[in-house]
Amino acid sequence: MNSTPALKITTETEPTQPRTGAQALVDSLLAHGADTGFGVPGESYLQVLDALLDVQNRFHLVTCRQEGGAAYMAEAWGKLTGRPGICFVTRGPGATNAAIGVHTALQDSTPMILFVGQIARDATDREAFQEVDYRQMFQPLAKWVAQIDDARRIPEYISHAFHMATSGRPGPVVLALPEDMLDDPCPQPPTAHWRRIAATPSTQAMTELRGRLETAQRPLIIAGGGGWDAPACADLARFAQTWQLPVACAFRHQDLFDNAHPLYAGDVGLGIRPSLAARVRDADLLLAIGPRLGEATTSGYTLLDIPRPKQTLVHVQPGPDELGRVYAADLPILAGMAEFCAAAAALPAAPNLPWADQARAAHAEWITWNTPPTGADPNALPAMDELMGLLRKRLPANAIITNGAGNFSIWVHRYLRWNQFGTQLGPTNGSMGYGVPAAIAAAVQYPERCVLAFSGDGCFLMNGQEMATAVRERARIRVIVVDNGMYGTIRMHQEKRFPGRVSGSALGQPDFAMLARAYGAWGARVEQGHALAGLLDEMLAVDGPALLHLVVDPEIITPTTTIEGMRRAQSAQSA
Ligand SMILES: Cc1ncc(C[n+]2csc(CCOP(=O)(O)OP(=O)(O)O)c2C)c(N)n1
Ligand SMILES: [Mg+2]
Repeated sequence: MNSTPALKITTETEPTQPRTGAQALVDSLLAHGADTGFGVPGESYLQVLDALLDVQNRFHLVTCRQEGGAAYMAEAWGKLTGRPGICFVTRGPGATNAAIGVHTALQDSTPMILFVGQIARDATDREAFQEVDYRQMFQPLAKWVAQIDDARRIPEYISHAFHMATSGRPGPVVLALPEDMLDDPCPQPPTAHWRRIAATPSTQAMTELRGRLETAQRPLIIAGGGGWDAPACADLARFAQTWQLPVACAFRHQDLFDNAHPLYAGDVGLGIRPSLAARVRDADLLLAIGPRLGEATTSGYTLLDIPRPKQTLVHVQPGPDELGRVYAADLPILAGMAEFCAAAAALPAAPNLPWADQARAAHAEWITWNTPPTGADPNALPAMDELMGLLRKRLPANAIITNGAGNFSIWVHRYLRWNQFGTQLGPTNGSMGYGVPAAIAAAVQYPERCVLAFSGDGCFLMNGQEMATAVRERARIRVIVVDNGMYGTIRMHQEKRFPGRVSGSALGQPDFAMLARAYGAWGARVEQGHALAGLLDEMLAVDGPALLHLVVDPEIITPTTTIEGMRRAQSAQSA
């Protein structure tokens, strides 16, 4: 008999505690590929912060100074990567501060997930400390809002959140996390990594599009909206090239098409080039690939008639909601940007393309429009025109340019150039304070790239506190604060409607360079044109966060208008 003792097989493993809700939440985030998040802590979600400590080499949590900044960073990160930007905030006050980023993500069609710490479930409806019903609060601001009341369902909710944020028309999701739920056990494992869900255009739709292109005389593409990536942009370029189609980009989407391409026609945004507005109006076939065709892209709903445009409208949207909403398109196409552009790039061109000369003319008009004037007085205050001219020579093609809202951004949009996807971060909802946080998100994601934020003096102080975050993160952001001592945009509108009556739009002029230095960043102030080039070069060479405070002439309210000029025009009109 073999006396060898039977091999003892044991099923015993290390005794393990079931994962807590907070740990399961973090497991799920990692399973879905999240590696970066932005937030401001709160006692309502301490367990999540604790669970993040255990995975700090796999998940980088950027601690911010205000939830508005954190939410903007998450939004910008989502815009840049196409993956949901992750943001953590506390209940009540944290959530209300973060709302600006959620609104931006909604209007900009950006994938984002905002986690909000919530009061314990057994205190619900008592108006407990900082209690808010987030389903009600965020209902009109987010694509989807939910509260996870059962820890065992965390993997399900997180999977749903990633898919909701990225599928169809991307957008923000808000998930509330009752603090006691985060302690409950969650034995369920995470689901598999999210998959992008996008519609493919039907063969029938593409055949109809080809037929319409074949008979067109003055076609024009307007590219915009969310859900783009670099391959989609490459296919758009192939499609345009094959068909020699002029391509315009929607407001703050100037990076969807190489601006140096001879088919680039300019941007259809606020303050559109008049000759481009005329081309949009006179087009017989408008192919809107992605943009919602909102106010900013239609010059306040004036370029296209509602509900039935004169132009034949082919409207491509990643989600169904915008199709037939404002404009009755002749050919509505539900498709992801990548899916549509791949199908369009495969469409063989018609033998006759009568519009090729128009496309060349549109590009020539744009080049003239895009060239900043030179010859500013070097002894006067530094000029934005001059700054744009300098930046065009200095910025690398892959520089990421961010901005908030204000008249300073008119120069940026008009005189800079974008050559590749993922180099422009601007809020199409016109939200101030976006430039600095967006730049931090970009620099965290791409530490090796040049990231430049433009802020007005008003815009900067809405989230300037995040300079402290930039310093702590060693984010190599460059910030240009364009200081005209006022909320210039509002002043401009005041001069139009109530000439000479300045109310609520004047500001003081803090020393922004000193403020930057107080945070530990590099800071310099430019007050004369001749100092601009040197200090700009110094700033661009700084290995860390840097800020250039540009004191500009408040009279020069746009690239082509002065306040005095506006007043003269007003009095001539009323005479
Ligand atoms: C969060 C937010 N608040 C208010 C506004 C309204 N608004 C639009 S532009 C603007 C003024 C911007 O001032 P500044 O940043 O100094 O730029 P400027 O127009 O002077 O160049 C204001 C108040 C807004 N768009 N967003
Ligand atoms: Mg200003």
